[in-house]
Amino acid sequence: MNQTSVSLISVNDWVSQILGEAKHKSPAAQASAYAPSNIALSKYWGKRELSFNLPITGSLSISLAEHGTKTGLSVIDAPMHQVILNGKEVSANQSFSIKVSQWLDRVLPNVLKLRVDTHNTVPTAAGLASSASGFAALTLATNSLMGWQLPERQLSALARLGSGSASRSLWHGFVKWQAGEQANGSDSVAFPLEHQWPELRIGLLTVSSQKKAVSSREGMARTITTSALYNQWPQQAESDLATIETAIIAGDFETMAKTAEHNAMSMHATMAGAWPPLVYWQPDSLTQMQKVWQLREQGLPLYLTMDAGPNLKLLFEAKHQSDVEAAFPEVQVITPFG
Ligand code: 2P0
Repeated sequence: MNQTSVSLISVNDWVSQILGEAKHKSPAAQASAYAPSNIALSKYWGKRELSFNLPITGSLSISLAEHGTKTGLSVIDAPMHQVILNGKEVSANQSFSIKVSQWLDRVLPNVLKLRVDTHNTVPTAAGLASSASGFAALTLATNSLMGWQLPERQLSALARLGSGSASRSLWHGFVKWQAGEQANGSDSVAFPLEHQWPELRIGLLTVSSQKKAVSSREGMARTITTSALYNQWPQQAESDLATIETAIIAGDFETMAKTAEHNAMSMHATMAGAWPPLVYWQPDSLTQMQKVWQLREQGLPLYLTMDAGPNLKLLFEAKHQSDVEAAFPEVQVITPFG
């Protein structure tokens, strides 16, 4: 599998094209926006192009309602952007600050500097996709501050430049990010699915809130370049996505959740086959996984998914919530359509 960082058009040229005159509009004094975090049921793991952050496959997620990011923006008279995360200033040389500033410098006139006040209601970098809600909230807040009034598909593409999974975090509910084919990513955008599933529950089992040692970006690159197991991944990912979408429309919990768990385990297998091996699990992750599988053998329709981190996300329906809470007293239950 090859990744390429060559594109026919530069990201900055593409941003200028879609913003047009709007790039130079006068900003409001301040604006804010909220975006939910999301968990992929069919995962995004691997980029076909680096500068536009384009995925090899499509993916499908469920947003986490009130678990996400609220971002406030205000114009400041300063030489650099100022980034605040959960009430604390992040120094300009830290990767979070660098990524946020790079994104802002792409979309704003050069002289315009902002104070970015970000509050996460999910643990940062613990595999709960705070970069997804973070860049989605930043995109929505900037759209509001600058009065761009861009169509949602363009907002999704702009959010993707910050972090791939952010393209899916602009909406609540089920969201599908299509891989697209264009070199400039104009068709690699997400959109919400109409179908709702009020009985669906997500259980967060936090094994660790520590920042992970290997970022998703680095992990994907290592997997693609060194794991022979990755060769089968794109085909499985596209097939799983189609199965999950059909199961959502049919309200078929077993097929949806079983395919999501199989998809996650297969993604982790591609990582384990990388060199050096990439294993985001911790001993307690495995203990919790085995508990889920035991409960399932005993008849409880309970499934799991995991991202690039040690934490588990449980999938179940409302009628089994008390059984799940009894088995996992520490579980945090989310009602995505609450
Ligand atoms: C997902 N993950 O679909 C997958 C599953 C992690 C495992 O999207 O490099 O933080 O910023 O585009 O979006 C995490 O990847 O990576 C992710 P970048 P991102 O949710």
